[in-house]
Amino acid sequence: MTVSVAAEPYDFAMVPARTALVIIDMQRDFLETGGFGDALGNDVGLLRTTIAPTASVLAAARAAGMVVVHTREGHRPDLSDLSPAKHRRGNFQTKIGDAGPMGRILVRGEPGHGIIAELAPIAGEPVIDKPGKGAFFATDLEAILRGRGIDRLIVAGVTTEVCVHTTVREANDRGFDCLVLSDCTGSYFPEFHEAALAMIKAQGGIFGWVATSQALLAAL
Ligand code: TIU
Repeated sequence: MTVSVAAEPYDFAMVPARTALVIIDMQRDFLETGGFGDALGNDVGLLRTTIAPTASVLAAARAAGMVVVHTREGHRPDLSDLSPAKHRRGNFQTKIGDAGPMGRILVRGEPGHGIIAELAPIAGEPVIDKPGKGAFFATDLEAILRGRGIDRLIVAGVTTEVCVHTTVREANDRGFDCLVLSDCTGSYFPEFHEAALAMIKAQGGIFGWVATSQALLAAL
C-alpha cells in the first residue's frame, strides 16, 4: 500500500514495507555533556529537542512493521579505522580516542558511543557502526537495505549538516529516495540546520524531501 506524506518540495510517496527509518548517530557522545560534541565546544542541549519526536516516529515505524536501522559514529579501540586526517582535525585538546567523562571519545564499546536510552535499538534492528560521517562509507548499510528490498529512507538524527547530510547525499547517489524529518534532525548551529534542510529540498528536491514528524505520523 502506497502512502503519501505531506512534504516539500512535494508529497513523498512511499510503501512502508519498502521504506526504512534510518536514525543517525543519536549517541550519548553527541547528545550528552562530556562527549565528542561537547569536546568540540558545542552546546549539546541544542540537539535534545530531536529526542521526543524521533521516539514517536520510532514507535510508529515499529508499529507499521517498517525496517528500522540505527547508526553510530565511532572507531575501533585501537583506532585502526581512524584516519590521521580525522584524528588531527580541529587541533583540539581532547581528541577521538582520549578519555572523557563517558569513556574514550567516539570509541566503540564505550558508554559515550552508545545510543541514548530513549531510542535504544531492539532485537532485529540493525546497528551500523561507521567510521565516517556518511553511513554508507565503509559499512554494510547498502547491502542490508538492498537485501530487504528498501527503496525509500526516512532519515532522522544528528547533526543535520554533517552526518545526516552526508548520508542523504550518499543515499541519493545510490538511488534511494530520502525524506528528512525536520524536527527529528538537529544541529549545534540552528542556521546550519535550516540551510541543510533548504539544500535538500531545493531544485525540485535535489537530494530529497523534507517533512515534519507530524506529517509522517498522520500518513502512517
Ligand atoms: N560535529 C558534528 O556536527 N557532527 C559529527 O561529528 N557527527 C555527526 O554528525 N554524527
